Amino acid sequence: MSRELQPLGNRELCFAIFGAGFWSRFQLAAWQELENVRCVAIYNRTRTKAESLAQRFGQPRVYDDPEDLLLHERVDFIDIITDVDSHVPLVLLAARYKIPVICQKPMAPSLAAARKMVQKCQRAGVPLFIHENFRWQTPIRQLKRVLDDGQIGKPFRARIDMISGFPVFQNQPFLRELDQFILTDLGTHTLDVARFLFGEAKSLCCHTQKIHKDIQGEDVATVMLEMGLGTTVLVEMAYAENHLERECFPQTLVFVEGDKGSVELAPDYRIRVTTKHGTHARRYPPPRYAWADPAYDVVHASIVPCHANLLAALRGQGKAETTGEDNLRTLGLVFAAYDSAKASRLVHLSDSPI
Ligand code: 89V
Repeated sequence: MSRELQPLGNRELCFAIFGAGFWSRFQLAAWQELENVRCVAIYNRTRTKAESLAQRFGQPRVYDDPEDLLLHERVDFIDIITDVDSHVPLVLLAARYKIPVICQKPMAPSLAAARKMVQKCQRAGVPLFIHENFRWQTPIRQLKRVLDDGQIGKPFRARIDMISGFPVFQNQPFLRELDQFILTDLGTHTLDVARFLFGEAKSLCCHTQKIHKDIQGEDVATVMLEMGLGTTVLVEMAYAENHLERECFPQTLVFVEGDKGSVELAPDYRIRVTTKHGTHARRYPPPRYAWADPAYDVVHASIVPCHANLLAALRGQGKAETTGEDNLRTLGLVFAAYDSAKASRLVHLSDSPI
């Protein structure tokens, strides 16, 4: 067993971005909201894409070979924002070079691959964090405060929805090609929100559908979870690109029933708490950043506190919420949902993620 790397402390931290696709420009802009941290190099398979990203962001050096970058640059950590299939080799490369690494969700294309990433990083003593940002959305943090305050008592049932008619494939065309689509792309987020709000699940069952004719994977999924603390949680997601009266992409909506009241996260970031004292409603909108695409506002804004949490952990100033090990549990739900949908059965979840 090798020793853990030491925390990086307060000094300026230099990092490299691996991947220069659609999401990288927002993730990089969000890093610039934080102090004392600087991107010094960008790797992308297609060099011209790395060059155009570098031009927008103060000219970090560019590479089309990730190992070449690590041989020539002194970086304190790596932020991987590539497609899922490259996550395993890139994370293992970081572990080999003993460089702390943040990896985009979904962590890996299978649970076995994700376990391998976690184990290799643990053995190398290298921190592995997953960039899982939905739980950092302003209204979702507020909803969690309401639950923790005990205002609605013990939650016995909840619904978490992200049902959207948004043309998601326009900006992220590769999503069309995924054999496993909505549960890996969006389920990683919504099932992580379920864990964040209600703890670990004991069992689940899932049904999936494909509404688009011209995509590989499923674009609609419905998951019912039985949580260890006794809450039944229904998670509904859809990218059917149909017409909806209440389209509010990319807002996640939540409704929780407790034994003393209820709380709703409604469209437009409105939180409504109903108890015997009546209903109180207030908006909790995300901060607006000039670089964020207004069509993705609440999601883009949540990248900043997610980065801040991971950065503090790298500095040794707090615990990361979404470590690789933690995220194995979220990914465990995603793949258990596929198993359940395939076999039309209830799946029991094991207590240990590794
Ligand atoms: O945040 C994401 O993972 C995006 C989206 C919200 C569009 O699904 O791919």
